[in-house]
Amino acid sequence: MRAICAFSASARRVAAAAFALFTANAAIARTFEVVANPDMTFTPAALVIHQYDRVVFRNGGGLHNVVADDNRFRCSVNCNTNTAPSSQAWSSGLQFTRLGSIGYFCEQHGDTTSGMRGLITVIDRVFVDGFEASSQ
Ligand SMILES: [Cu+2]
Repeated sequence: MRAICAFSASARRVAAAAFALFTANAAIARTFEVVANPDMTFTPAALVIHQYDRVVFRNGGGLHNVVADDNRFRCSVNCNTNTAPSSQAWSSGLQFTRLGSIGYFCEQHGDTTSGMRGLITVIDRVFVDGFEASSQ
């Protein structure tokens, strides 16, 4: 009986710590905007975000979409059913959970190596949480 109680107190502590970490991450996750420009560039062309942040892509003018080099996302009006290059004033976004760099391009004006391209680098937030106030 005593052993069971000790175990469950320990399990409660682990669960509480996991929940605290989860809510801390959720509270500081941010949303960044990348604009597809009329001059066939993305602004910012290179963006560093933290894991679990969101990026919203917005069409600032022209016929564009956004496609990951490894095809993990393809977005324009949305990121699942209406993803072809579009000249609408579209805006669509996604959350980035995988660490590392991911290049992307507009299918109308670029490809996986040249033209209208951008880069998103996702870094681990565990090591920066204490320094949020001074981060970009
Ligand atoms: Cu384009």
